Amino acid sequence: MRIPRAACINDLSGFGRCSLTTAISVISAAGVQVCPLPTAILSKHTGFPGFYFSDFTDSMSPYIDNWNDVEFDGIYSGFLGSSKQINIVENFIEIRKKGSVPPKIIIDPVMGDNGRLYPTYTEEMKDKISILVSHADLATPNITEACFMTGTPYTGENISDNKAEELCRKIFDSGCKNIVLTGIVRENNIINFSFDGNSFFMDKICRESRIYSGTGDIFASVVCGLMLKGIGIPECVKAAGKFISEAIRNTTEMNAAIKEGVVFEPLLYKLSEYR
Ligand code: PXL
Repeated sequence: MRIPRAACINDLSGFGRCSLTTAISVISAAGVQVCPLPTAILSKHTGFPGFYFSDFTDSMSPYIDNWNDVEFDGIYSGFLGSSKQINIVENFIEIRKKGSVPPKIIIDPVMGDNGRLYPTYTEEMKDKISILVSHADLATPNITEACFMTGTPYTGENISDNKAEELCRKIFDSGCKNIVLTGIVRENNIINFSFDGNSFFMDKICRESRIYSGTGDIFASVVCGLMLKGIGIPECVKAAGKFISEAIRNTTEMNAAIKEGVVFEPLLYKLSEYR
């Protein structure tokens, strides 16, 4: 007997509460073993000026090769630091999908926000990420990322249901089995919109007044952890929305500086309720 195990491919940012620091704590709290594969090491995430960035691309293949005797129930990929490493991740996924019990593939196509690419992402990387997403059992783009992946002009965060459906269908048609489009803004609410090829599910959470970076990583990590525990995607999405809302409210009440990111640590115990 063992608990589910996930290979988590993401950067390690030393400050700012995102990527691997978030994935390791959130997914572990959900009762899933995390095996991290760093893509890059940063002193702080890219929202901070002057961040130190060390690319891990050349180490990734030997690192993965040494995992040949390790089985994974899931592979979750987030921030990727170079175009070459997207190929490495794609290759890793393709090989593992041929195994006797193929892992669930969860791709968070981390690329940008508010209509803009993050500074380390290039046009070439953007195209390759779309190919990576086509292998996924679940992808969790925000609106910016969904627009970039589908070649759709970005018109803001308050898109209509029809537009959300159109974005999801385009990503689904590329081969991705489930899409959760995150962060649609509707007045005082945020809608996370899921599509499985047949039906839509919309989860509404209260929109908080302050905006923090790293929320996409918390969202994808909660969904990944619970999905690997066997919980259905709509339920995972509801749980992730609830966790983020409560964590943001907690952060605001603590009056923590925005640069701290979402202070989620005091609430991690809540994820064990889903075990
Ligand atoms: O939260 C997404 C993310 C992940 N990793 C790095 C980032 C960001 C967003 O800014 O900079 C390094």
